[in-house]
Amino acid sequence: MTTRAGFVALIGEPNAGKSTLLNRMVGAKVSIVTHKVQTTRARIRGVAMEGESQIVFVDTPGLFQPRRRLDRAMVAAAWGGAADADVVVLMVEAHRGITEGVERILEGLENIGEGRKIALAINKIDRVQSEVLLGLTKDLNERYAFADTFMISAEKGYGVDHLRGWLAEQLPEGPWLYPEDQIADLPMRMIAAEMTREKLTLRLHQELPYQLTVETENWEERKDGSAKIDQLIYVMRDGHKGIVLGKRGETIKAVSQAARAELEEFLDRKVHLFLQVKVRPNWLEESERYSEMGLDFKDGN
Ligand SMILES: Nc1nc2c(ncn2[C@@H]2O[C@H](COP(=O)(O)OP(=O)(O)OP(=O)(O)O)[C@@H](O)[C@H]2O)c(=O)[nH]1
Ligand SMILES: [Mg+2]
Repeated sequence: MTTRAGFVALIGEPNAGKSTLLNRMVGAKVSIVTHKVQTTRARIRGVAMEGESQIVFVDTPGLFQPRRRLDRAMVAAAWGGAADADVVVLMVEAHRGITEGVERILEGLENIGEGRKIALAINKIDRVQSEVLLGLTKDLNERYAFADTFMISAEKGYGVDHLRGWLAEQLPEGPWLYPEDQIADLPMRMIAAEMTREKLTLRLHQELPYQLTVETENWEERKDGSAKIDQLIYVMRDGHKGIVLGKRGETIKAVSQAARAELEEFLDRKVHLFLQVKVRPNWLEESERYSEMGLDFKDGN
């Protein structure tokens, strides 16, 4: 029996559907998903088995023109994930086509193309007519010599099995990198913080989701089998704290309930979740916040 194993990085513009695809490939929600851009902040690994191949998918933050230190660290993490992978899948949204952002990514591919295969996945094909896809496939392949092109819907699952089968064949022969039943390697405290950040991102408007971070402060295993989890939400201003709490604490209560329900499902046991909001004007410039997110502070320089 020949086993194969390796890393497949999913890259693309923010909102392309990378995290949705990772979750579908793994068969569990490992990476958070929202309809807003810049949801994922660090590399998130998810493990999928395909026959005798173990595919370690690496979800990455979206690639965009960074402005802040956090943005730069995110973009560096994404390109770093691509450069470390055996295979890279560039995801492009079918209905948006070749945007300026996609063009910049295509230029960037020249730097990482050596030593790895790069495939194209046109995602969200459920949103367009099939004629569009042929033209887009042709245009994109004229701009970069992709190893292969796949048309998928990460959300509906179209074309995903075919892509996974192809990826499994591209990986180098070798022993598996994770136990066969492992699906993620992010520490549970980070997954829990991400779940809360997802619920905050879904509820809060405009810039606020981009100006906060969530950390798990304490995790206590209780004798009755439940877990008591304390999390801190860092915001930048007093006004932001008020918005996160909401009128009579309604917003934070709804966030807490939604995050707790998801955590209970993920852990398959009872969870007591306690959220606290802390004003920290400078958290975007604190290296500890970056290591808690799984990012390299120096990348933001
Ligand atoms: N219609 C449709 N929507 C999709 C598809 N795949 C993902 N989406 C939606 O696109 C939005 C963004 O999905 P994500 O998986 O968070 O995108 P991402 O590339 O991880 O985004 P960032 O983390 O911000 O870089 C969500 O609302 C998804 O439900 C698809 O195949 N079809
Ligand atoms: Mg994402």
